[in-house]
Amino acid sequence: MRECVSIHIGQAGVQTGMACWELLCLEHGIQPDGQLPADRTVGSGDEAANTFFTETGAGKHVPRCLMVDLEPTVVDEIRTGSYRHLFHPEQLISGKEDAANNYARGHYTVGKELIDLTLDRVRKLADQCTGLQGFMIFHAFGGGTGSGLGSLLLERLTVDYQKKSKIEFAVYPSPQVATAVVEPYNSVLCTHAMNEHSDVAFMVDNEALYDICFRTLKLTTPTYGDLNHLVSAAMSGVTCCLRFPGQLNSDLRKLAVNLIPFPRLHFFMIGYAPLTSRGSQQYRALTVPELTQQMFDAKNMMCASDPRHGRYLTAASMFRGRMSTKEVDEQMLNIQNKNSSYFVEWIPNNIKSSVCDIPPKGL
Ligand SMILES: Nc1nc2c(ncn2[C@@H]2O[C@H](COP(=O)(O)OP(=O)(O)OP(=O)(O)O)[C@@H](O)[C@H]2O)c(=O)[nH]1
Ligand SMILES: [Mg+2]
Repeated sequence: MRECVSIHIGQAGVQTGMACWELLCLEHGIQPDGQLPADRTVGSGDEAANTFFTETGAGKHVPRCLMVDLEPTVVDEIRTGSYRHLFHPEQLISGKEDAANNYARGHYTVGKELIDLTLDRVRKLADQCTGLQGFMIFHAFGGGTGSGLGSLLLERLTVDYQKKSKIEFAVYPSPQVATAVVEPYNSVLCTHAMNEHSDVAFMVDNEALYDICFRTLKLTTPTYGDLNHLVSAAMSGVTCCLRFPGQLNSDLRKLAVNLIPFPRLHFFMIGYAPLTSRGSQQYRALTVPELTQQMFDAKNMMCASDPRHGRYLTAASMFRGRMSTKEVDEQMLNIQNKNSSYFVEWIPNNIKSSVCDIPPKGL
């Protein structure tokens, strides 16, 4: 089994993480109390979902994750929410006062008090795995906890688990909108640590997510819930190869090897397709060419930067659902030939593709 342990840090990390676990439960048919009615091998834990869930003898599925925040309100929401029975109480860690948007408080003063407890719990989760694949870390670069405690935790994980890969899902500050004036400072300090200590980072920013919700999905008042739903869809897409069998598999390490030309260049943008509003859903066609065209579209990018102003070093396309791999390969070749000026010429064939048989749920 190739297990993944997820760690959610700070408000943004915990809230996007919660959206992800709700979606994973939906995709695997796990109920809010952890039971999996379709499970025929209760207690043995050998189905695909077990990369992300531990199974108890009674057949309860518990997420392999840890929710950490320096203040209690956000984690309390999970403790009282509809998924409260899913998590082991020891997986939910909260302190008394937050980092007040201050990297130094998260990294040195307040964060220091929780780091040992957190690492202790990580060790417990890691010890339950037979073949730990790596860690997934969810946090915001702009928040004090997300940046300060996040970078501290990554540094400590590098020391404790040298070669295990560390994948981040990061909410990056946007060019125009921000909730705090010091977000740029926090993210510069945090990026410094991330350059060294994370292997792969998937960046999303709230401005781009708002734009997708408003322009494409036609939601008039997007909430954090809507934004987090998009993040969860992207996360589920990236990890589907780990959770389901497929025709063309790729694991996290394969992805990293194919996409990262130099170790420090590991910050990825995510393009997601299909994105359609409720009203026009019945008119859309989900063919490979249509999906390919959409996922390279600047409007479908979860970062507020336009790929047409730069060039792609590498790209990976992950398709979900039953489709012909021949068609996928043809489309990828087509994209590279037609848009050759947008791909650097010193990396030939720089699109990696993979196909997973199980289509996504909850679009
Ligand atoms: N997408 C998304 N972004 C969020 C969410 N909550 C907060 N953010 C963003 O995260 C950044 C702030 O970081 P937070 O996670 O709130 O801060 P924190 O890590 O809890 O740190 P402190 O509260 O300062 O200790 C801002 O850019 C917010 O816009 C969320 O649920 N979803
Ligand atoms: Mg906070």
